[in-house]
Amino acid sequence: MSRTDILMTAPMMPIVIEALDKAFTLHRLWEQSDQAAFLKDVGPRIRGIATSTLYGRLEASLLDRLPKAEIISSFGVGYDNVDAVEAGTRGIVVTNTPGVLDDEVADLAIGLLLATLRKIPQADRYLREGKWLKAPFPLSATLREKKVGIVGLGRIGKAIARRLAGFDVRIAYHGRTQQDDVAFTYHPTIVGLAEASDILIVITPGGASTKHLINAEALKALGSNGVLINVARGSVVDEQALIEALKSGTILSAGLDVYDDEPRVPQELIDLEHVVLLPHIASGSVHTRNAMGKLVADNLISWFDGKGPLTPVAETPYTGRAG
Ligand code: A2R
Repeated sequence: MSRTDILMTAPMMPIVIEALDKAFTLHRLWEQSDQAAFLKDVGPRIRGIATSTLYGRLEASLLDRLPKAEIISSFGVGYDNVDAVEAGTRGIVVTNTPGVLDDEVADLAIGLLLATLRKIPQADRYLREGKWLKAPFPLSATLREKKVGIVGLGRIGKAIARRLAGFDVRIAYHGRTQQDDVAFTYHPTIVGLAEASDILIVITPGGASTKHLINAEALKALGSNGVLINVARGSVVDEQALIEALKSGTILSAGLDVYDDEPRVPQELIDLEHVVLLPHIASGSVHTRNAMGKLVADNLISWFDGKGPLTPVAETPYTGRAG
């Protein structure tokens, strides 16, 4: 029996490549000098796709070249890099990597929050620049007695809330729906949550439904002592409105792991000394990225074993057909 043909759109970690090479005939799109010719030749045989944000957005134009595609296995819990609705209309199941990164992202969110409030990177720079020899580092803001609003109390949001419980802060949240089994105060509007919070931690999915959820009005409501932490997607925050709010003192500070046009970060943000900027590292430990990679491979293996996808996304629920 011939082996199943799988297309990988962009390079992935060795753990994924090795697992897929073992189980399937793996085709590497990024290595092709003439991708159009390659897709014309191999595209009609491809039944599964492994993709990530490194490829960019996977849209109808690529799927047109892959008429036998059955499954798209995407690296990461956020899958705004795949047009899942379009895939669904073609009968293609989309999978992501939820669950295995919750604790890692939550750890980083707390680290970024403390780094932003207590100016940890700035203090490190201060020491290295020899400034401590002349004067002590200026006093900072604090997490003491703060009200924290979690925007998106899902798997990762709840992992953040569990950690915050140890910091003795008040927690509230916003989402489209109130959760019955949650004791935290629910705010049906983002402005309502921002008004009631000193700190907003954003951890929703990206995509159209959350685009610019954090806008100028929400930032104004957060207020001049307010701090914004974004570990979700750059698109959830109106980046230009945020820059204005940081420059004008509409809010105090921000800790960001994600941006509109990664890996390009606006110079205006880089120039702001009181902001902490990370290069999208929230899930970026060897341990967790390997777990995510394994799930990318396992979704494809399970599907072509006839056992269905392990973690299909909401837009393409499993209906009993597989491999
Ligand atoms: O809206 P709800 O009640 O379904 O709550 C979800 C919330 N959410 C939203 N909140 C406000 N406006 C929206 N348009 C909206 N859409 C979704 O975000 C839910 O509480 C949360 C997402 O939770 P999970 O689906 O469990 O996602 P997980 O694994 O926590 O990851 C969140 C995101 C990823 O999509 C990546 O963008 C990032 O974290 O790494």
